[in-house]
Amino acid sequence: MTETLDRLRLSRLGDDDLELLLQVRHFELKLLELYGRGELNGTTHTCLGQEYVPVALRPLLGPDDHVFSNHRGHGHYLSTFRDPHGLLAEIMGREGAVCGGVGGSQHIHRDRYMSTGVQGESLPVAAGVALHLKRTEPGTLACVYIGDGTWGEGAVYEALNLAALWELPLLVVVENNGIAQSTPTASQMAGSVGGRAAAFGIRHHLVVSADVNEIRAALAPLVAEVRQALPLVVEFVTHRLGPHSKGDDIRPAGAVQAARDNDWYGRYAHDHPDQFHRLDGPVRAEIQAIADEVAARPPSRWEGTCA
Ligand SMILES: Cc1ncc(C[n+]2csc(CCOP(=O)(O)OP(=O)(O)O)c2C)c(N)n1
Ligand SMILES: [Mg+2]
Repeated sequence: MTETLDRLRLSRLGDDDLELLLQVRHFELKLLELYGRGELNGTTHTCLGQEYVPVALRPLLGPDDHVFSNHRGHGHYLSTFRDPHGLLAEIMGREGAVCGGVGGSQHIHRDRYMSTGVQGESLPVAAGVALHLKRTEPGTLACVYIGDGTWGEGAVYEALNLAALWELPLLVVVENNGIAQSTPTASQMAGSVGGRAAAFGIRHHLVVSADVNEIRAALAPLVAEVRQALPLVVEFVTHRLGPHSKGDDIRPAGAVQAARDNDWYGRYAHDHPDQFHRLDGPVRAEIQAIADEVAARPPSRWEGTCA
């Protein structure tokens, strides 16, 4: 992939959108801090740097749509439900956990939202759900988030084949951060995501912006067409700000610095300082308060159901 994130001035967001962006950012930073102090078990993958992707999509998806997330899914969940308490309780194994504490960071099921840590698992399932929706609830869609590295899974192509053949209301959101764990995409992917979508006759839209307003405006008519059973691959050129998981970043310092330089957080603070500084501190404090409150809860209990 030769495209890079554009560096144009970010347009001003409504407070609600900026608050959500900041909520995801501070949630993820808090998780890394808690792991660093040995207060969490299992693993986690933060979406640091990629927060704007689900925030941009948020109003384009409705409660009747299905969302399939992946291992890097906290932003997807928070953008869908605005529920940092339930997610943190899930990750910490505390009362109020959205899946009773058995799903953890990667395996969440709530209403029409489901995430999995198994790469490539969700796309065929989402295609099946999209077929069901086409038959029973026309106008709704299945949205699935996958990374660039996940295009190495054969199941992705079986699903794309059926999505095109059966004209499924399937929205595939690719968060192309240019790396899969420690493998740069350029060293493992022949061709491109767009070329692969084209091989199945599926429309492909490339997003090189981190401007939530701009992304939304461009995607709104395309997503409306997905609801009419025209599958779509939307590829975001983005970057992973943090490690793959926790403390396992072996990228050259220059690559990490480039991601920092392009990060929406610093760019937005520069472009809209008054609004940014009015909201950033309070949202950070709110996440701190949530972390303290959830940590003090008793352990979660599995009752055999998710929220
Ligand atoms: C089937 C399967 N193989 C391997 C893994 C281990 N694994 C977890 S995340 C990951 C990299 C995924 O890269 P990408 O799709 O680009 O997503 P990113 O982590 O960059 O968001 C791998 C190989 C897995 N979870 N599932
Ligand atoms: Mg990746």
